Amino acid sequence: GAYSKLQQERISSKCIKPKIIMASPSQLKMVEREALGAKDHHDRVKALFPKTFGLPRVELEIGAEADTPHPPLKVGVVLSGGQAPGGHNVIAGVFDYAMKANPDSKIYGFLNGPHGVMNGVYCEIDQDIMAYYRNTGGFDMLGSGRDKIESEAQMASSMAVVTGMGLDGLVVIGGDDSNTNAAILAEYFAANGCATKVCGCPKTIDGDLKNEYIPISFGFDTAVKTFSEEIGNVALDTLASQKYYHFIRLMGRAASNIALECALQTRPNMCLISEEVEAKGMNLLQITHDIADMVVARAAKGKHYGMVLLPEGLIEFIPEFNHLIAEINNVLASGVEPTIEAMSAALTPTNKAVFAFLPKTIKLQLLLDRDPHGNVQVAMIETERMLAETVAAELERRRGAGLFLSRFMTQFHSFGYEGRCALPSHFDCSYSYTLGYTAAALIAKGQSSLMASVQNLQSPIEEWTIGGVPITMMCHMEHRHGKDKPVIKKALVDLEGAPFKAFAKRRARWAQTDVYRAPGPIQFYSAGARDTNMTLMYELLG
Ligand code: FBP
Repeated sequence: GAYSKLQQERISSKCIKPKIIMASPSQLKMVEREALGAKDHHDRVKALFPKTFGLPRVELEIGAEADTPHPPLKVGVVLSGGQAPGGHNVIAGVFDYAMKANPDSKIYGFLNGPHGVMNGVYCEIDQDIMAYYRNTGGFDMLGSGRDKIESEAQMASSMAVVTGMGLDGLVVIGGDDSNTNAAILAEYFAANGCATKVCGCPKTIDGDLKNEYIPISFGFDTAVKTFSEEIGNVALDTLASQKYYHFIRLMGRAASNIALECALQTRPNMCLISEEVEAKGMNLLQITHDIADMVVARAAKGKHYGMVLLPEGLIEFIPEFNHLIAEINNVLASGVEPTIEAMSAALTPTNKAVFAFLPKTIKLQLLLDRDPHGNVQVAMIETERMLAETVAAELERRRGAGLFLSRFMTQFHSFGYEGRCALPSHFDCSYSYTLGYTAAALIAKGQSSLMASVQNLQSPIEEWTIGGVPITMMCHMEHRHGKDKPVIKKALVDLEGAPFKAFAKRRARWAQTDVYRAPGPIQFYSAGARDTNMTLMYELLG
């Protein structure tokens, strides 16, 4: 086969499991805890989920119930949104629960994301297929997709599909939007007399789907370890060559959770955090000056190299940039030619000044690289190059004034896709598996609109606890595409949280000393193999 020796070993190795899921399914007792409302806009969210709002949180414990045989289960699984390491183990968890409950159970995998649910495109997952994907990275088992089941027709067709298949439940493996979608589907099914239950599992490398009951999303741990390995290696390279400033952009859409964790792991000279940029109202000029100040101070110590990390969402957190982009979109829509001269002439004074400050390549990108609606594609902007160019221009200005006499040579990297399908860490293998197992257990107990919740992660894996939390409890109202919608609130970097504080306390020292840390590749068999990430540990232990 195509598998390497390590992949083969991982597939056949046993995932470390919490004691609670080693019990037989019939020994699991469900205990109802307090009912939970919405994160915010309580009444408005409640009005949109008349059947499923205000459900109690539940915990699964080993109880003294009789060991009675469970009827066969029929469960569908769907992978939704961006890939994240551990997805296959969620499916393995669902599969193993259902088979342990009754060997005549059936597990179906919908293909290519929610599109497969709406259109009834699925495959049956048997022991052989499952065995081929255990502990492996990525979503290649079923494929994924970013479709949303939104319209009445899409919900009706999804309902017809799951009813036709006779599903007891559907497990949605996705991020904030996909789980919001799961809650909407659960409500729709409940309101329309469909017996299929819908439960979610928290997925995303971005680490922005978490709350007091969901300590982390699966995939984050493996992705940050993969990026940190690469960053650590680049750091040692630059320490040896003493030649370059490396600017590294890290995925994570809006949230800077990934960048922050990578900084804690590797101790770069600088790491920008979008949430802080926004909170302090920093503009491009200030960010440029901060980096230039660091370069000048390091140059004074004879250091002409360094490491700068930045989150992919940075630009959207700089208010002046958003204003500029909005005006560019309007100006282009009014038919002005997409040239630098024509745009400069058309912009209002403040935006014109920001535009003038940008490097030429970025100006052209803003004018020419547009989506099918004609809008600037902010996510496509290579922020690392943009900042390096504005810093280089600032350093030249300082050189002219005799304030900077050395060199500033740069290299660029962008890490994202290489972490989304990596072989999952022990943490992600166990966490994902436990999430899947829990989701199947919740469905077997007739629960719907809950997200699987695995807690006590500060303790050894064997001691983890499991349960379910109403998805609507995580929702608030947001204005999207001109409409108010209930959505799960994204967990951005908390500037008052322990992970950010740990970083903020140390960053001034990291800027000038080279205490780069190279964590190396993810370990499966040696010391530290069970270690999780620093963000989670700071959050759980302070
Ligand atoms: P999810 O929230 O769907 O898990 O997406 C994660 C992510 O990797 C982001 O970090 C990134 O911005 C985006 O997906 C990239 O998406 P695409 O795969 O469409 O290029």
